[in-house]
Amino acid sequence: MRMPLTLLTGAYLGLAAISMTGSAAPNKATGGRIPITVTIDAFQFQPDKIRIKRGQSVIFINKDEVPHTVTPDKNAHFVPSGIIKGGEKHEVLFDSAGVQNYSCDFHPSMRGRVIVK
Ligand SMILES: [Cu+2]
Repeated sequence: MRMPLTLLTGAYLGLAAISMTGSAAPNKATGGRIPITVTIDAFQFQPDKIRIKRGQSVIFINKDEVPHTVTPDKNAHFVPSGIIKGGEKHEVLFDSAGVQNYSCDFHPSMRGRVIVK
């Protein structure tokens, strides 16, 4: 009579999966989504290409000792970060769909891309 036990275990795991999903559910601070981060380290945006949904924010964390910026290209649509000092972070909201390319004002070779759906 193993069958009933197997079924019971399956049902239990199913419940556990549901409750785990529940605990990761919406949180007002992040607009219901898990925050996405881009690290600025060794003069690089990491990762330098991400995909997000419209209305989502990205937190840029500057791990370098020097300041950087996240500045949209001319055809990109988001509010420039301004200066992000070494060790500081800045949240950027992406509320326009499309490919949003950006660079650092101080180091133009530092480039990144956010693809907003
Ligand atoms: Cu820079």
